[in-house]
Amino acid sequence: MKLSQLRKRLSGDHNFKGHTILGSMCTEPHKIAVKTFKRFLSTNVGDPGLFPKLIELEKDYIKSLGQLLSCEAPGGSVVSGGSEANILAMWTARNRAQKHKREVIISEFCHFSFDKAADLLGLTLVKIPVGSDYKIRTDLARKAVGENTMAIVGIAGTTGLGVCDPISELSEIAVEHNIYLHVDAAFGGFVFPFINGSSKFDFSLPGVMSITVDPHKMGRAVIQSGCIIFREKEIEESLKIDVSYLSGGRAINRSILGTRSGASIAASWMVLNYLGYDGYRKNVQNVMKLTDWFVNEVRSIKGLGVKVQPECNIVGVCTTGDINLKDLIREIRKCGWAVSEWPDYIRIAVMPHVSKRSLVKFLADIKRILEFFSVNN
Ligand code: 0PR
Repeated sequence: MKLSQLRKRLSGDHNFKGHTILGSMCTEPHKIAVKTFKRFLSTNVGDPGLFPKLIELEKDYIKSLGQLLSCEAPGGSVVSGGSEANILAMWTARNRAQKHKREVIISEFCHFSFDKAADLLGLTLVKIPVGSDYKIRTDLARKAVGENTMAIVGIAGTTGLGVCDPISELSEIAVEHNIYLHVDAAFGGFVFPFINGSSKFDFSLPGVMSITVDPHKMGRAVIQSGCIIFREKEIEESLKIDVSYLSGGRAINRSILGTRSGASIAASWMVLNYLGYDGYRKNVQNVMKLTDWFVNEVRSIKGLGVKVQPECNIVGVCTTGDINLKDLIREIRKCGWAVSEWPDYIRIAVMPHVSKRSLVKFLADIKRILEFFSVNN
């Protein structure tokens, strides 16, 4: 079997260079990430005795992200993605809580990784409705706090619409009742710090104990790269498993995985150091400029609207009047576009691989479809 044959076999799949992927929270990794990843692909930080320098690099990376999120001496690890990071956060919170406390207060729009965490860890998610802004209703969150509350979760960049829950209010509730507060910034962690005036979600809020941030989303790193950051190293102590038999002697493991990619760490570190905060800010400015343009265009099309004014580069495009969303999505997909379908909107993620040219073409296709609908109705 030749590589070319494999390529041919997989050629029907979408790819980020093909400009058809409009609904994905991942993107083409930065070139420097790809190069670095390839160079270190056989490294496994699950055996730290073999790769002590990579372990140092991981600490260095976590420290840099901690600083971006207003924390000078964070704990944490580079993990496989946002799901693993969220599960680790819930695992930590559970280990720190008294045995009867098993409830997690969280938005009804949380990512499904929390349902997994609840199932794995024997937790109950107390899902709180959102308001008209699609953010958790903090009045209801406050009322839900009780004897059994183990943790509160806030989302900085929801999966569907990219909005940021009122984390500062959640932090007040958490402090008042001495409850663990985790922030899922899997998407927003590499976006909001670079948008002036965006809501606070980081460790500057006293209740925040841990934050999920994914380099493999807006961090321009390689899949699989996620991060769990803890306010203090002490918080993650309960995750620690002492592995005595490995090559360097006593190794500490604090993740779900055993064998763990050192290449993800090296590549994520490299992009951060190559781009710097200024590079990320530029990236975010570019996608936000395109997002604003796209939103205006969508609003100008009869039959279309946006679900909510975007806070980051995620847009919920909805239909108005008698246009059936499902019919529209079916036709859009027939044109070759890969969009993400939600019950009452289409999620467009204006990621770095999305060009204005492809959005222009996408909108032209939509207009054509809408005209076809109106003629045939
Ligand atoms: N938290 C939030 C807020 C998320 O949006 C996601 C994933 C996660 C946690 C979990 O992250 P991992 O997928 O890294 O474990 N959000 C995307 C979503 O569900 C994941 C994704 C990315 C899906 C690219 C499709 C895709 O093409 O939409």
